[in-house]
Amino acid sequence: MNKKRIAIIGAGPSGLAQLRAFEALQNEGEEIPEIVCFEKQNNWGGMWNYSWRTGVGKYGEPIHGSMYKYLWSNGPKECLEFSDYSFDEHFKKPISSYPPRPVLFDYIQGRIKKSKARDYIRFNTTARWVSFDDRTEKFTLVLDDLKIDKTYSEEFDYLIVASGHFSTPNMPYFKGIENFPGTVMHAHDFRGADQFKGQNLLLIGSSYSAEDIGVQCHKHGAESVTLSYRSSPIGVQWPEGIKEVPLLTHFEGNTAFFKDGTSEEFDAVIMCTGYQHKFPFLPDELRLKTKNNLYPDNLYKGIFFNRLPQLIYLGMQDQYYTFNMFDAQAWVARDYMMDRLKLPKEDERRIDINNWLEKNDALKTSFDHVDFQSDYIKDLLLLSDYPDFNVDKVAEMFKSWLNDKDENILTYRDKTYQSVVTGTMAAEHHTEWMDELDDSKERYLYEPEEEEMIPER
Ligand code: FAD
Ligand code: NA7
Repeated sequence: MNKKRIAIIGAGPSGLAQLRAFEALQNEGEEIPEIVCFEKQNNWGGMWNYSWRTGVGKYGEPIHGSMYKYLWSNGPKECLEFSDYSFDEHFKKPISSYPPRPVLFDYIQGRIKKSKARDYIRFNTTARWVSFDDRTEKFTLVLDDLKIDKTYSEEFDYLIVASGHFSTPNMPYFKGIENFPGTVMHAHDFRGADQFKGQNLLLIGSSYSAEDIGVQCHKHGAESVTLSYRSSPIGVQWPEGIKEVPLLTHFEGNTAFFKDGTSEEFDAVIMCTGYQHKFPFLPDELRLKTKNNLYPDNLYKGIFFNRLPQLIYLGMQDQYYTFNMFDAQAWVARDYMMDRLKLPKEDERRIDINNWLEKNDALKTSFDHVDFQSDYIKDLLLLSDYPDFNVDKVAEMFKSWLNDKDENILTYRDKTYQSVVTGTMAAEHHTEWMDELDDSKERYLYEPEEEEMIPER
């Protein structure tokens, strides 16, 4: 009998989680299907694979990356730790709770480097189009090998969409913006605060990007940062130099006018207005259509496209949990594809989806959101043998993290948390976050010699 064929689109943390899930089974001696992972970038890691480029890449494809220089984890690493590959196993010593991007990238790679994962990935390959034949029950993928400029197609039994959803900007229009004389960009194209030193910045939005880019620009020497919110302010205790104002109404030249009747002049505008779930390679009937939220509709267990469960989406939720959630999803998806997990009928799946949607609708506070996603993770963990971890303790850490940010947005990254995987308490970083301008792995892992620590007389 021919082996089943599985296609994965994207080799970011979600796609790599899927490869790892199959590898875990293979290590137990099980035969696994034929897997091909298509990745349009020249390396794995998804968002964590930093790109200096903006706009289009070497081969004219939209640049995927939205991460920037000086990006440090925006939540405790203990909340995202792989439960089958601890930080201790990777770094061989305790590290702090909020590592910079290159360090987390290193951790992601560490787990997968030892395996044969690279052999399954076709880099520099864009999934251009997908169709499904109801008669043969197979997906046809049209693929572009970017390096040699060749288009070809292949058939698969299952399709895993792991292409991420923080890449295509949501870019609103504000009257007069076309005449704004300074820089106007979306957070997707922000590559670091250097160019904004000494400038007065207007950031539109009140979520993670606005908060983090605002704080980074403040840290790296912007003259002032003004955050303009649509629904509600972030509402933390801002230091001098950062403030929140209601929504922008329009621009006149370099002056921005706000809903509360105030106005101010700015040098640059950064739209931190979120992203679109965009799947240009999927036809209407297979496409997930959703805003950024904790439970996208039409996905059973947040994974299986209800009308056609051979179509699997990973990591499509708004995210408190990240790497460990992608893992929990990938393990469940694997068991379904391996016929180890039977799914209920479509109408029963619909009822389950509706239950989650109802709960999601009733959520009010950030703590509610944390509890909701924690319940979702617990539900997933029941369905596979992904190593269990103490989800309640992680939920507590998320809540402390939210409180830490409320208390002091400039120092929350100096706090330390305890791993639920190994019990290890995080180390304090050698330098306070506000004073640490170097985000390299070498600098982060460097340990001052004892004599260096004796203060000079
Ligand atoms: P991605 O990482 O986006 O990977 C998707 C992959 O699919 C990419 O490699 C892309 O090239 C590929 N791809 C897309 N389309 C195609 C196609 N048509 N053909 C072939 N390949 C394709 N999470 C945290 O846990 N902590 C943080 O501090 C944090 N900070 C963040 C900061 C920013 C600015 C952003 C944008 C996100 C941040 N995140 C953070 C969330 C982050 O998105 C997740 O951690 C994680 O990267 C999601 O993994 P993914 O594999 O689902 O998607
Ligand atoms: P999010 O979390 O989806 O937030 C988007 C923000 O943009 C949110 O505050 C929205 O306000 C705001 N928004 C969206 N459209 C508009 C318009 N038209 N006008 C004003 N404000 C608007 O995206 P982020 O980029 O912050 O975070 C995404 C990921 O990147 C996250 O996981 C991080 O880890 C990094 P709303 O509250 O809806 O009124």
